[in-house]
Amino acid sequence: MCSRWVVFGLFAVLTACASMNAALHREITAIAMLAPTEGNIASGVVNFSQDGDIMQIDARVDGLMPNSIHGMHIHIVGDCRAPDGSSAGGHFNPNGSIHGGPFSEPRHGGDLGSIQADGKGTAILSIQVTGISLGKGDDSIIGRSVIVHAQGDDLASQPSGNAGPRIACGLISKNPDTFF
Ligand SMILES: [Cu+2]
Ligand SMILES: [Zn+2]
Repeated sequence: MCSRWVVFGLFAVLTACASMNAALHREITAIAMLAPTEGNIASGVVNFSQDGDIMQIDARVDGLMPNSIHGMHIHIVGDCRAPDGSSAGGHFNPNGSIHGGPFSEPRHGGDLGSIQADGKGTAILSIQVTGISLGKGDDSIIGRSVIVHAQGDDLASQPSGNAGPRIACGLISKNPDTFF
């Protein structure tokens, strides 16, 4: 495919090959669009990007109470249809662990801790965790869900951090333009 650029000279060849390499080495990514459960208004988006063992998670959630704290987890079932979000099941837990925080050991693979809203009710999260993937194995989060809770996660209470009702839910889907 690079050869068709030869007529444009060496610079064009190098440019074309570089952009192809960038595409081929692109990370696997996935996305969850968060919609409010019944009676709530929180919504948002969660982006996942896997690079080897590391999962980069970038989230933005709007419609929260100013300065509030909310547990956020990956739950095992990719089903947000129940009005209270209960259809998403419990925390994604591929290793049969106890509940913890995003950086504790042991932890559920789906334990992401809490998000903190600013004075306008918007929370931004950017963390890197291990123990989950966007592949096809038991640790894959594709087809599962992200839940945002009414309260913060205490990172200790079993089985789910005592974070209260589910205020937003979103299905995790692999980005269709991902190369892998
Ligand atoms: Cu949860
Ligand atoms: Zn958990």
